[in-house]
Amino acid sequence: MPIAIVTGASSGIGAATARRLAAEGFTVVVAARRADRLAELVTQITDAGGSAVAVPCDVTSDESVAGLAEAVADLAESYGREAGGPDEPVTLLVNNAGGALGLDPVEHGSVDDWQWMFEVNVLGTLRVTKALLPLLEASEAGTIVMVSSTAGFIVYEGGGGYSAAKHGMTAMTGTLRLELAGRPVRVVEVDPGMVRTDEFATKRFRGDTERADAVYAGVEMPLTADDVADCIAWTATRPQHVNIDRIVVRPLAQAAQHKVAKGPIGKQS
Ligand code: 8X3
Repeated sequence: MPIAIVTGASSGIGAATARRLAAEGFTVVVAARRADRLAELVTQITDAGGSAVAVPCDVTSDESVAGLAEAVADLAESYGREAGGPDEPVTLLVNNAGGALGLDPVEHGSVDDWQWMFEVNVLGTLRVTKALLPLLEASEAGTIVMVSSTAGFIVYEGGGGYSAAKHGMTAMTGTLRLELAGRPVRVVEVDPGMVRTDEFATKRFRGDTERADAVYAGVEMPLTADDVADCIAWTATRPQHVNIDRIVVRPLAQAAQHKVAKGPIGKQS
């Protein structure tokens, strides 16, 4: 079974993507800082008949990311040996670890918050991509999916730090696709708009659930983590010569960043 790695897999889009990729037949390496959450996810996936392995990893640490790459290489080797053949191919990396902190205007922007956002969204993605690229390339059929955001190409008041970080991630994605031209690794960007997950807004507002809930108030149906996982899985399961450069996905209610309809809209499943 081909091996996929999902970062930020302990919750939200990452966990949903790991479940979905396991259902698609990947052995999924789930990586995140919280080992207890990863263990629960692995149990869920294996109970559902899938295959997953937890590798606790902090994408802000060179050492931790090197450990992730080593664990993935060992796994590929031992699965291959068990099957009496060559190493299992490592074909997919989903760079999902990221997040937002704060909604301060630039004039009051917290350097610490901005630093954290750059560390996780941009430099974390760089670290993991560098560390796993040799294995992806060795598979001769690799795919890197960058989970960026609509904030990767628009700006909005209070979103300066997050948008700057996601613009950085988007710039890295486009650059990488150019640099890898002629080599067997696709580079895909998935840009979700309004997604309601357990943690994104709550973390942004440092546990203030009322403020987090207000983001989605009156919006009939924001995207779910499963909706985004569906997009990610679709890009990764196209024939290998098909490179989906970018998917922008928003809920029906969100025509643009500042244009969010409130109240019911027709029949929604
Ligand atoms: C999340 C989208 O609107 O909070 O990536 O920036 S937004």
